[in-house]
Amino acid sequence: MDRYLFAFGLAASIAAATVAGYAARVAQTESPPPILASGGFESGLSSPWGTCLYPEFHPQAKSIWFNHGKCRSWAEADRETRFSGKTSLHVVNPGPLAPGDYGMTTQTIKVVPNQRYRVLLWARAKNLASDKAVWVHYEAGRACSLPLVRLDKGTYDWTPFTGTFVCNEPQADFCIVSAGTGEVWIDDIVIEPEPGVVAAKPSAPRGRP
Ligand SMILES: [Ca+2]
Repeated sequence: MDRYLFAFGLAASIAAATVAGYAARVAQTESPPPILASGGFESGLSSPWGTCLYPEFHPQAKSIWFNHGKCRSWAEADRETRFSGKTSLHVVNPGPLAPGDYGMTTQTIKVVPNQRYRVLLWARAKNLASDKAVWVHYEAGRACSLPLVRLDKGTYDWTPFTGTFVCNEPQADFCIVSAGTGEVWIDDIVIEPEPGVVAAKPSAPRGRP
């Protein structure tokens, strides 16, 4: 082969490899794994929902959605009613409920300690009894946060809800809790860092719900 042609071919190969490598790096940097997996429930109410750092707090956790006390709530992946995709999380809590009765699911997430994060989700409700009936919080360091997002009481169509949190641990359990009567659908839960914000204080931990 002509040495000029060989040199040209070699340069073209190097350039192609460089472009491919750059494209791969861009793809990696543009698509980091989500902090919360399966927030749209497109794989159903399945793993990684049900993962838990502190199973000793939840001895009833024999299924992905589980009840404390005498709560009779249940949950399913709903293919009829969803905000996007093909599935949402549908939670039904018939009551009656005493203090300490609630249903929940958990998912272990990795976070950067003291980074402020934002939680975004969409919810739809039917006869939700109070503003304290359904919320999300995190559990870390053997305590749990205040609710990060509370769903409004009443009956309404798909509505966005947001909240923020700071965790001082590298891992936490993100929890969806139903502690009041009513029916809700939840979809498209996203947890993302607030750009450029590193907070000084974590969300105040407290006792068990
Ligand atoms: Ca969905």
